[in-house]
Amino acid sequence: MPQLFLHWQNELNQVNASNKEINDSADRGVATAGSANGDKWSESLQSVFALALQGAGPERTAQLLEQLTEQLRTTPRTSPGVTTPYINTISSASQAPFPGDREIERRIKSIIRWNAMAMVVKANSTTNVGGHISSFASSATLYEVAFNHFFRGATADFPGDLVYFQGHAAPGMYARAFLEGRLSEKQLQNFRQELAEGGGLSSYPHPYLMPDFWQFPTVSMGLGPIMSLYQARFNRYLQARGLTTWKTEPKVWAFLGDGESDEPESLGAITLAGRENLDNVLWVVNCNLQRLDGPVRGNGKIIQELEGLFRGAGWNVIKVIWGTEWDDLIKRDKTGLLIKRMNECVDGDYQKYVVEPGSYTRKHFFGKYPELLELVNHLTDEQINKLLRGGHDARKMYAAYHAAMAHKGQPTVILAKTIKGYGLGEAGEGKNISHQQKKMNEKELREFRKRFNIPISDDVIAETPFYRPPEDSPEIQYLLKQRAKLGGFLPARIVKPVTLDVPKADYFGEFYRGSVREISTTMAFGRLLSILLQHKGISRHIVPIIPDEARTFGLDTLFREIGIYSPKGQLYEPVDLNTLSFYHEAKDGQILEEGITEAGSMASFIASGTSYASHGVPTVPFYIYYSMFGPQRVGDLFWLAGDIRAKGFLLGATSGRTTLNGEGLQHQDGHSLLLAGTVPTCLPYDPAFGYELAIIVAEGLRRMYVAQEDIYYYIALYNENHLMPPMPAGAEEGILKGLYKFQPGPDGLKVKAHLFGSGSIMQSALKAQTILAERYGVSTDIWSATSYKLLRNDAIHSQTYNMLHPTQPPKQSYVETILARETGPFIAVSDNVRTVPEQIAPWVPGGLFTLGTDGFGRSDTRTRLRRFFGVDTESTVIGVLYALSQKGAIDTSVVAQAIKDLDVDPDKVQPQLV
Ligand SMILES: Cc1ncc(C[n+]2csc(CCOP(=O)(O)OP(=O)(O)O)c2C)c(N)n1
Ligand SMILES: [Mg+2]
Repeated sequence: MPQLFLHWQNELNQVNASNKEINDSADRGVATAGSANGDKWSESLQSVFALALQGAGPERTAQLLEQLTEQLRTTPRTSPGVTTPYINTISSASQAPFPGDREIERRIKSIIRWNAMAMVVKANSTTNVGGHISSFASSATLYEVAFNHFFRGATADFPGDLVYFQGHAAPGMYARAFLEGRLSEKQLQNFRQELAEGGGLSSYPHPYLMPDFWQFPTVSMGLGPIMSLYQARFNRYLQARGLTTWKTEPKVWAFLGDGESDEPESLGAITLAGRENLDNVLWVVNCNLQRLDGPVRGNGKIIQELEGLFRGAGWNVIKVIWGTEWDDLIKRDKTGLLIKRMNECVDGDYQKYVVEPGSYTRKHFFGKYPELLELVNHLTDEQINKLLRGGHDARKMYAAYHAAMAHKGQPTVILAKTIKGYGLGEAGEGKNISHQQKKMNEKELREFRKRFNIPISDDVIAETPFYRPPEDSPEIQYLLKQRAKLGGFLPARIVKPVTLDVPKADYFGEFYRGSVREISTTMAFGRLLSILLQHKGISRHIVPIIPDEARTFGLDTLFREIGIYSPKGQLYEPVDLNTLSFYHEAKDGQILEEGITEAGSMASFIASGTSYASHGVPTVPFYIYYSMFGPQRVGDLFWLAGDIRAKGFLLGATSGRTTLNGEGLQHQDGHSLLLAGTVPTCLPYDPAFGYELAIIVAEGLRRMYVAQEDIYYYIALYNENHLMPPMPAGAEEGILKGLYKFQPGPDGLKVKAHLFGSGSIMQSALKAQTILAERYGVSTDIWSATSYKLLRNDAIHSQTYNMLHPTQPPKQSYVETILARETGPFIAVSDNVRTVPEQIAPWVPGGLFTLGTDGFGRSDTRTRLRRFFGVDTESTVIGVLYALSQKGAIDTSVVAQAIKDLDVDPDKVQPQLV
């Protein structure tokens, strides 16, 4: 034992020489805070501290304490700072007793295990659709204890707990719903065969595909965890703003894999939960020590690593490592050697103990110290093999959940140690291939059946039939009774359509009249948001979300007007209190000022955009951010927002490869419209003018919050100022459908062309129109292309119909209809990659010639950048003339002359396109 430690212990013994119990518990390394021993310990240490202060003075005492801590850290049985010994956080003496019927719950769980396995094995006996057995096999107890005792379903005045089920455990949830009578055998049969007759079950939690069942998509690892935190925070926000009338607060549960914790999104926001004291959130990490390829931390201990991280982030950590059978061993181990051994083994060792027989564990785990061998002398190898891990022990899990529920002021994470593929035996228990296992042979099925005592006869076992006990069986009755007590079934997505009193399009009259001064579409949005915030019907439901860019977008006046949400209010006097837009934090603040986290902001967007479903309280998120850090940065969350049926508005501000100029390569975005457009439920728009923006938002509000469509909007906003024109009569339909004629070219000119402009580059198009007419005799109609994707979708609909109904009169798409009346070549110019306008090329008569900003951005002036990419006025004129020359409408010499006239270097450096 280190010398200093001995020195302190001597002093301690002097102070309380008679206290033998203390040393016993010290030797065992068991945390006994709150117990009689703990009190004595604490008293003794305080006396030692007082003595040291008298003798050595405060500085020396601090030094000694530091050294002591250092030495303690190096001794295996004590805590290295933020971690505690590798034992259960809740001692057996202080665990809440299990209130359920263990035997019947075990039977229910076994049947669910069987059906979950059978679903996957069956599907893969005739198809190659895949599926997972091992994840749920390891987490069955974690879920079943929660289902039987904790998860609260939705009732009239309670929205229900919000549970993020681990994606790969989906078969377990289906298997339970089958026992509950919510899913049919046919549906189970069609697991992962959703297009089969009668429909099937989705591979993972997808509300888009099973809108009455799943609430939260989780299978893209890391997204469930981060969303759950922002969900819990959003629940607090709703309450703080008086938007809910809950008597009890729902709990947000998230189940995640230990491997999943590698994802930066998983742990990236845990400090938010700590900082904001989100005791309405409970995470359960299934620490089966394995991920897909192998061990999570073969050379370390994932539970310890996570414990340190979560404690550091202000969480309450409950480790459930050992099952009940270990309690006795730990108690009888007077030397502390057992805990020392538990601490020193790495996860790779623990995995090995699973796949090897009990004799191996006896030899290699206990056998390291003769005293430990003696400790398990009374156990057979079989009994050693059956020493449970905490996550498979319903009593331990119950105690952990019970303690987590009672814990106030901090979020809780339960780190439950389990075995991957538990119960699969030779077929994959604890093996590195376990995750991929989706087939079982007859022998393995028989073993599984025996282990879990499933009443299925030999003659049918090879078919892996599903098993549901009769309705009046004790199992079904028990399970239904427990769920009834807890308010109903889970998961369940119950949407009560609530309509918002949204402003009609005429509410935005000022936008239709145009602007008297030059403004950008970002500024127009600022104005639009502020008048929405004055609208009686919708104001309270608006949720502005900003990741530390309000000043960039000129939205900082909102700080004072509607406040920034902070559960603590404002504990300090802001430095800019005397200014108009001082930094105003308030308990009922309306803005979610997220700081620099686009992932977190998207998670807030999703929580807000789904509160119509999660809580029956529709809210309207307006998430405005630096456009480049949208789908490019957090595209998977964009995708998920579609799957989860989120509603709301995403505003990619500072859009345009050349419109945002000085920021250079990393910031200049010319492709978000394309990326956002890949999400089936996302409507991407690229408005050029304030009135277009107003029409789009007004219609969006109607479609999402009155017509109840599960869609969301992506709107590109620019920061270039120009006059906003008044709205041409009858433009509304075209604005919403994606294309309308904004300004016809002059009459009386022989040559005709059509130019589609959008966003800020519309300004180039308009100037080009004048030059083309005045200098080259070309009358160019200027069209505003607000959404190429929507035009394309409409065209695809018609095309598909025509293809499949070849003898019917063909349908004509909107874009074909409006362009059929026109002659002349069609040219498109925008501040985006050419692929954006090219989306409609197949339906444009004679094709579409495009100009765009393909390639990496540069820092420079807008003028030079637009010349570089070829989207400035001059390049646009040349583009139109060239397109005309290709159609034979003008001679190529006209184009060559224009290149000279307009001083465009034909051999200038081009953006690199490999
Ligand atoms: C973002 C993402 N990357 C990769 C995968 C593929 N994947 C599915 S499960 C898995 C391993 C999961 O391990 P763990 O989180 O420990 O869960 P367990 O099944 O062990 O409970 C991987 C890599 C995924 N689903 N999502
Ligand atoms: Mg795992």
